[in-house]
Amino acid sequence: MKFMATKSPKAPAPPSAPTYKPENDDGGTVLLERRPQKTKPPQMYQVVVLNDDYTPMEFVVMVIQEFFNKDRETATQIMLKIHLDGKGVCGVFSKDVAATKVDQVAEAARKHGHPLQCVSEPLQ
Ligand code: TYC
Repeated sequence: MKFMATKSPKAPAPPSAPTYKPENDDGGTVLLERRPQKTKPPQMYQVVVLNDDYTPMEFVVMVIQEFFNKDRETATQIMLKIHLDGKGVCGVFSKDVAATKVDQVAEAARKHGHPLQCVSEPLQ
């Protein structure tokens, strides 16, 4: 027995051209939505060196040059500020880097028998 299709297959209708509706006209503008920033910048820490009566000035200058990458002139200015004001900022870093700087200064001071102190403080 043979079965015959009752309808001949039709090709799908071609997509109709978009009809212009003034209410849908975006004038070709692409709207970029402003989204709130998801990530905050990391908390930064300033590394502060403290004055004392015993550490030689020359040692402090050397420490600031070596661990805070300052030239001799800048290191000397920072040392004198610490000497006069009691403390001075040697740099601003992320938490881990600031902690490393504090450790490096403490270790150098200990090795040379100086009481030089250094702390890190969160900014803002
Ligand atoms: N006050 C020290 C002195 O007169 C010098 C000094 C400067 C020490 C800075 C510590 O962080 C310091 N020898």
